[in-house]
Amino acid sequence: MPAYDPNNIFAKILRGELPCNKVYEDDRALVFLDIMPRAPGHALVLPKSPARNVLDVAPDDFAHVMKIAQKVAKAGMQVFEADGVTIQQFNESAGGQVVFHLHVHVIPRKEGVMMKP
Ligand code: DGP
Repeated sequence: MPAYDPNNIFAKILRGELPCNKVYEDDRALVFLDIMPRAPGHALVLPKSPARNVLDVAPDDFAHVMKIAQKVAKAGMQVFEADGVTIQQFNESAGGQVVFHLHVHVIPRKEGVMMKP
């Protein structure tokens, strides 16, 4: 697996070099809205540690990301009056990953409404 690239777009957002629509932040995680939302409220949960994906993240950091993803999922259900929530996470290009800083998608869903591709 390639090494972590500190110039990936999410690393730049984490360093404050690029803007984002921030939803939540603590000392170990950042949450912001996806620039290409597949449904209203589509958020991304990132560890602040330089992890490429689930294959190299420290287990504690991944556990924290999932803890925050659960909170974001519950908040998204309320704020967007959703009927369900999809949580997705991609690893390496063969696994569908495009941006190589670990992130978890949290996507509020309405009954009978398809997600955008
Ligand atoms: P993936 O690595 O396959 O999980 O897809 C990356 C996701 O990141 C995709 O849903 C679009 C989103 N994205 C890409 N560039 C930016 C950006 O600059 N800002 C934000 N907020 N989201 C981005």
